[in-house]
Amino acid sequence: MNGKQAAGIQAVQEISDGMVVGLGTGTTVYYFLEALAEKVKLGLKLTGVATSQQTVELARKWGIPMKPLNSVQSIDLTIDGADEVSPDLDGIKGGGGALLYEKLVAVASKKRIWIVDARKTVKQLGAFPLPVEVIPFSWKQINRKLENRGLHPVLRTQKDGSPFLTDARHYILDLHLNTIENPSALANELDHLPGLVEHGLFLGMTDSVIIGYPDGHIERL
Ligand code: ABF
Repeated sequence: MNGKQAAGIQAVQEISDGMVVGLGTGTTVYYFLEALAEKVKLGLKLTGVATSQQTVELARKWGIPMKPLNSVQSIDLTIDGADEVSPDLDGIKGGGGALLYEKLVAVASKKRIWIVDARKTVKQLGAFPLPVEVIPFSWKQINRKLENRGLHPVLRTQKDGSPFLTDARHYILDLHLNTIENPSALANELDHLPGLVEHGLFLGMTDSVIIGYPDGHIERL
């Protein structure tokens, strides 16, 4: 077992019958979905709301019932991964490119829990490049603005060198910042950049964090 698997399996304990559950994206969430599907087979009733096509395909393969976000009034609990988590439970997400739909599902959720392995906990955010999702039509203008602000943007590309495309068919620029002194100030600045549709700073957007260790040990923040 690895830490991600331990955290993913532990998170299934949070799911009760009849819940509307936000289904995150990423490799830790893969283990959560795999374990959740076993409970569904045993009769657990739930409605999943996926945060990416990748998660839709996994949930469909494993028989987890789903509805699109627009078909539910609200979400009881969202389980999602993260790329970095700070001591005050702020995080960086979007390494998997699903940050826009993840944030939209998160803000529609009454409760949110992140599942991570121990490598994701940091003292200060920023070592992981901060993803920002941009509209292709003006990505070079935005890239120049971010460069001029000293935010070191790099266009995310696929193996063939073409730009990575999100499920919403946007591009991603990864900001190589090393450290982020003031996450809320940076988030506020990015929120006001026309053509930048979302960023990977998830501040005050989780109620708790399940940390998994390779020996199966679980820590809870
Ligand atoms: C998802 O979890 C993404 O935002 C993030 O990139 C990903 C990282 O988690 P993992 O390491 O589990 O793939 O929410």
